Amino acid sequence: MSKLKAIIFDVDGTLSETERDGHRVAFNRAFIEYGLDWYWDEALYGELLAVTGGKERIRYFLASFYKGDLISDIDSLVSELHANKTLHYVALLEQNVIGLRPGVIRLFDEIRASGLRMAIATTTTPANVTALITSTLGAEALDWFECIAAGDIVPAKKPAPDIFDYCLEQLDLPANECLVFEDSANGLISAHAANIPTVITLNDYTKEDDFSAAVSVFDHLGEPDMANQCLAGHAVDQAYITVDGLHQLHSLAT
Ligand code: XBP
Ligand code: MG
Repeated sequence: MSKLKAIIFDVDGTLSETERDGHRVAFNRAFIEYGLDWYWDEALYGELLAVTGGKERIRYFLASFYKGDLISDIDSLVSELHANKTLHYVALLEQNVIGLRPGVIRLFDEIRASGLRMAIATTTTPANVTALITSTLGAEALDWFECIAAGDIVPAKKPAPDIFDYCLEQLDLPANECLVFEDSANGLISAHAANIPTVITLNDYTKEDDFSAAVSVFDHLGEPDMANQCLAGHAVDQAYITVDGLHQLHSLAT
């Protein structure tokens, strides 16, 4: 059995429920600013979340849902729209529109006190991670993560394993000494392909996803006054995830 050394966190959907009221709103504001009559409602956005990466998601929308006039320079449109969307998303986070999910701050504090290491592996744009951590925890919290692997730093986004492989390389740790927290099937496929045991905290957009490869599936991390629920896989002794729980889940998985 290997020893747990580091916890790697996904961002969107895991640390914070950023998709419906954050990214989706930012995309729609960018479309308006660009004079486009596109509108991604909650249901359509849920379908578009099948593709990770904002630029890739716009391309997926154009290829599979868009019925309008022919677009001449798609590459420029996608990169300009996405850059604009990122400005809107960062502005939303700076207005503290979105907070962290239950248990995230508490578990960060417990992990840091325990000496376990922390990292982030996300598909989102690096500026978005900086804005979320800074707006919720303060800029100094960025140093809590030995590696913040984000967005285009790797050639292939989730569900490819690239971002987790990159994170392991930066941590200089083998996969079996880490534990991943994710929220989606794409994230689970990615971490699993990198051979890292993965725990899911699902959300409304991902609750129907296939999590059969996960060590465990919870509704959220829980708090002492807000018990979580183990929906599949291994449960832990307490009604919320603590560092002891992390060691329990890791030892069951390796
Ligand atoms: C979620 C994603 C991201 C965001 C949008 O990333 O797939 O693409 O939806 O952010 P994760 P960008 O769950 O891996 O944190 O527009 O910056 O890509
Ligand atoms: Mg996610």
